[in-house]
Amino acid sequence: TSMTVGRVANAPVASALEGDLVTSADLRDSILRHLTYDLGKEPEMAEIHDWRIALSLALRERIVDHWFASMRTARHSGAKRVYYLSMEFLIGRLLEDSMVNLGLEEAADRALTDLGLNLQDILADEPDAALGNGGLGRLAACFMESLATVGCPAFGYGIRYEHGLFKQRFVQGRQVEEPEDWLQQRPAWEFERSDIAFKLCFGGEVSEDGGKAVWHPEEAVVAKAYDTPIISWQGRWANTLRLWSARPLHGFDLERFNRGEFAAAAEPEALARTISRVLYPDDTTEQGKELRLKQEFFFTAASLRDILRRFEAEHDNLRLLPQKAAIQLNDTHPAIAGPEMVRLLHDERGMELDEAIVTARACLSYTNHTLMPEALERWPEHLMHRLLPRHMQLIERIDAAHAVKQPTRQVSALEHGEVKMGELAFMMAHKVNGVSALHTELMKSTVFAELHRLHPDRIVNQTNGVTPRRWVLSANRRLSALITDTIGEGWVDDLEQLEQLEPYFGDAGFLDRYAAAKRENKADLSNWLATEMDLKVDPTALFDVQIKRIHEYKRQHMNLLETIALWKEIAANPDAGWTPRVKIFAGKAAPGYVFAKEIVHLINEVAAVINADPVTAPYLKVAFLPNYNVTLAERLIPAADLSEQISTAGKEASGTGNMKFALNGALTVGTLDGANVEIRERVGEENFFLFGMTADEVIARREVPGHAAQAIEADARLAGALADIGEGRFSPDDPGRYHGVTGNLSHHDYFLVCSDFTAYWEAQRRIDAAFADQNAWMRMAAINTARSGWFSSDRAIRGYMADIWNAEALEVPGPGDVLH
Ligand code: GL9
Repeated sequence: TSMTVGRVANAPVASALEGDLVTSADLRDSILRHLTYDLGKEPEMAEIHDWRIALSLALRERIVDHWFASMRTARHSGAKRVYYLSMEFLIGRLLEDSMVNLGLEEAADRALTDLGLNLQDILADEPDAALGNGGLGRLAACFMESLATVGCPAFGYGIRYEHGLFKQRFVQGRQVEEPEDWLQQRPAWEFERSDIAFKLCFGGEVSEDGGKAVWHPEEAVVAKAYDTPIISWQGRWANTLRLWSARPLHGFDLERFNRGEFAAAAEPEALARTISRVLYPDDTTEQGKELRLKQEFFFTAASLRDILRRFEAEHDNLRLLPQKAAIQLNDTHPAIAGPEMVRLLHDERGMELDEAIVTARACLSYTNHTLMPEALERWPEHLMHRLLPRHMQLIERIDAAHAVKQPTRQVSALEHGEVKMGELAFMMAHKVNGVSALHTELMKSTVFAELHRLHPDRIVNQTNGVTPRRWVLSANRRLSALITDTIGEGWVDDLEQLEQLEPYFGDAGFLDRYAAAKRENKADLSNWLATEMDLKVDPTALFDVQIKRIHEYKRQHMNLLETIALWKEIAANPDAGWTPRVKIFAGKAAPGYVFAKEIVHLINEVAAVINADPVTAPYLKVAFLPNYNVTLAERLIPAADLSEQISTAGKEASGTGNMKFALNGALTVGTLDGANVEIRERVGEENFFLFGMTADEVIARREVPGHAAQAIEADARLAGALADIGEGRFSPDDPGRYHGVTGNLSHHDYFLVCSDFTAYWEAQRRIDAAFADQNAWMRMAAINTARSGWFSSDRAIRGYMADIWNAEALEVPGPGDVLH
């Protein structure tokens, strides 16, 4: 019977390219069925979100068979599985992704038209799943899509936050944070798994029983699984994103309730759920918060238990574990996986301690995403001891075992009463990777220099990538159509085929069509700015875009100083033939990062003054778009001419926005930082606007006494812009408002805004001149598209599979293949 079942369940997979087979009528019927029988709504009474959820359920239904077939194939093949542990998955919307990957876009469009609805309206109704802060979380989301597309059997593991990243509003130019509520409406993609739940413990103490450690915890919560299937391009494979939600071990206290203590009766429930309540809104700075450590242990321990349960259902020899499970730690947030895995193998399964350490290390690998000292996690030993007493003992053992091999003991995971999670992750990983070539070299020469000397083969590079399905195919329909018309559809999952575009640049029409796509994308954005922001811009102006978290090292304030200087220069000489520009900013500041919030306020105040100036209006407008998220990025990137990647060299580990812009034909103005270096190598130095100090020059410059004052003295434009801010030209109601900002830049300037300003200004004027020759500019833009295919996350995932995971890709068998 199992063979029959296998065949029947496989049948829909046979028609994986089913776009034209599944008719729009079928889809319309299933939308109506879900609306009626799952949502309990009559069509006449249904609102847009009801239709959106019904469509999502109709698509999800078509994913499930592919999903089961993929899991079955993985099980029967005995292949290694990849487990991607990440505190953040910055997914955005899923509806369009699923529809496009299933090839059901036209069918959905027709089905909805039949029902008197509009597909675009329905897509626009979906809230972003914002379970992440920025690049690190978005990378995890791109990796999930690519893991499916390359056919790597994998699970993503994370936390099902009730509230994702805060919503940003501006009130009189200041950032105001509001809670995010993505679960308000019925979630359409997930399956609740009441049967997949693990009890996790905290606190208490450890006793010894015949040489064996026994942990007597004092607190427990339950981690309950919610699964979202992630479908590949063309529905060939599907993996699982499994997110954990915290629940109380013992629900509700009926006795107290009956005594009338209603709030107290619900207390254990509320307390337990706190763990998965909110995403920490930090970006590259760590908050030493007990709840954060609990979140980290919570999802890591639940995931490891799930991994071991799956392994033990399939195999009986624990020594095989490293051949069957590759566990990737996305930053140090899940680094407690090292000691927890040793505990599961040694304390709970009786494996010798040394063997447990070796076995755990053979499974685990660690990705570092930043070298910024304030972002490298450290936990007070007393906190670790109080929350996870057995883990603290094991951390000491792991550290001691490591020290034995290096008697000089130059490196330890324990220092000044703190556990250094980067060192711990390194010691418990068989591979450690950086996320761009430069970043990986800096890891070797700076923070991990000693560990690298001891383990010279451990550090490897895997330059980041982005999924072309979301960031080109869906986000930029006009460009995608041109590419497919020119070279066929193969580029979508083999992005380096974009190189085949270049021979067409000489053909009549190609660059015209390329320019037309950009022009129309910019016209769309101009209309959107007019309706949503009440801002009129020249759609033919140079669209200059800086969108990312607000951070001193990313130097939005350098961009703003240049904006002010440019405005003054245009005002002084309006008829000098200026290249019209629209400066577009978007990004959130961490709620506790005071300086970043001042920059937000300042950008808004500068924008208000400049946009009200009738003299400069034809040449300069400034837009700061609120509530930057994945969906807004999808709108902005295809309409950009210029991509601002201007971080202080050595500080941006990689960047991934830089790749999205280059693919969509924006030219980069950038420093030699992160993946900018590799983008420039690929697109060619003549198609990239380089400026500024190198990472080495940055370090030398910082040693120069008075470097900021010197730079200001040497550049009247910089001095003038700073003086305007300092004198309150943009804050007449409170002229001293930005003394903190100007004081910091003039005296301290750790991120060398002043020292790089002149070079940045000059690069921008070269850009003005280049943009004036539209034919030459569009050719450079098209070269950026054609030569950026390497930055696909499919390439990155294949790199991890080959160099770190030793994992192979699988294929779902066709209908004729016998599975069992
Ligand atoms: C980051 C780096 O700062 C980026 O340069 C890098 O591209 C991404 C992905 O590797 O990782 N590291 C980091 O902590 N964040 C990054 O964006 N910030 C967060 O998103 C929390």
